[in-house]
Amino acid sequence: MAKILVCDDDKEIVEAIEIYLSQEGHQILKLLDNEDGTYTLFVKKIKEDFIMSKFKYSVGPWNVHEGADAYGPATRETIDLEEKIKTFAEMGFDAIQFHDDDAVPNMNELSEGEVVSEAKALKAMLDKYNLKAEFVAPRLWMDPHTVDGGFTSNSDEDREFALWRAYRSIDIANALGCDKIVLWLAREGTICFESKSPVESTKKLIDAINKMLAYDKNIKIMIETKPNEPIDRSVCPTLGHAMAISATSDDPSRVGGLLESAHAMLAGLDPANEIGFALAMGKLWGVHLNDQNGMKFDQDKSFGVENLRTAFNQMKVLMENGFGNNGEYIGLDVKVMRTEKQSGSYKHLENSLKIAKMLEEKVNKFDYDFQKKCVAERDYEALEMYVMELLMKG
Ligand code: 3MF
Ligand code: MG
Repeated sequence: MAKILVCDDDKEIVEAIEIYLSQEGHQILKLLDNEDGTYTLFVKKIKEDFIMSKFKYSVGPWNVHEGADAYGPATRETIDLEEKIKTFAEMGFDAIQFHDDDAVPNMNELSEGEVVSEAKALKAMLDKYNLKAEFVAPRLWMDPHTVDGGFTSNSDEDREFALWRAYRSIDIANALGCDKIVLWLAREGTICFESKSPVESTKKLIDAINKMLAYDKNIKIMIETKPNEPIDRSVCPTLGHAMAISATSDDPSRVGGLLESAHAMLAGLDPANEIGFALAMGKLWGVHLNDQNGMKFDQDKSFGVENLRTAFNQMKVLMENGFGNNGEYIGLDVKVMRTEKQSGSYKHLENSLKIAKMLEEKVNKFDYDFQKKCVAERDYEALEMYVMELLMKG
């Protein structure tokens, strides 16, 4: 514990010092008014590299994985779900994102009641580690029933299966105490254009969303957009498309979007702009921050490691527009490099959290007066250089 004497009787200055100290990783234990124009602050340093965040952060169990890719096998051992969850809690995460079958493995073999009781057991595990569930996402891309897609499959039976998984995901979300479903529409689109009508696919998707809205009057649906991979042409590639689907649905107030940085880049868009667009509609309810080197396969790199300025701007737009004020989480969707050893299984998460928080600090330092001056003078070269210096100087 440290004792700091503040020789100023202006309460606002004392409060500013308190905020500064807590941002620097100190916990304020007590503030004593010495009644002689000075204050004594009792503080405790929590962690050497601790950075206070404005946000609550979330992560999915798939973010710690074995390293298999399309061309090679696993390079690390599987880590059990409870072990992952315990580690996420220790790392400071506030919530966990789930696929339906992360939450209830082998759910296809279970009755509806059994699915709910398994989910309740998971809720007890989350409570033990003081974690919330952020959302449940039906995994409609692994099963033999989803080879041709889920909601937009050409097979009636497979579309029925997709809805069954969507309804079970809602049941699981309710058991976990969360009200959000994520639809990452992995195979909703085509690998052969002529195999499906884009008009019919769009209508089928809206129809499935309407059925989910009708199944549960409280549930909210976040569409996680992605332009391609594993399919070639997605039926819902960007947040603009997601907003249009929302507007066409039976309850636009319950259909919003989740933006993943890499997915926007794969569409050739700036994720900060996509974030801004959905925020303007009041419909950005989740993010998957990560990074990507150009328009190739989805890389899920640690946040900010490739495109630092864009990462800064994602943080900036989120912070300027009250993201998080209605309980939204900053979700990470990152993968550690395949080359990493077992002991490095969580390194990308540590790094992404640290980078996100350092960028929060940069946004806090952003000089809005200087920005206004540059805008008034239409001197955007000066503004751009200011941003570069802000990011590159210590
Ligand atoms: C795919 C993704 C997925 C989704 C997840 C939740 C592996 O590109 O980003 O993460 O985010 O399935 O919907
Ligand atoms: Mg994602």
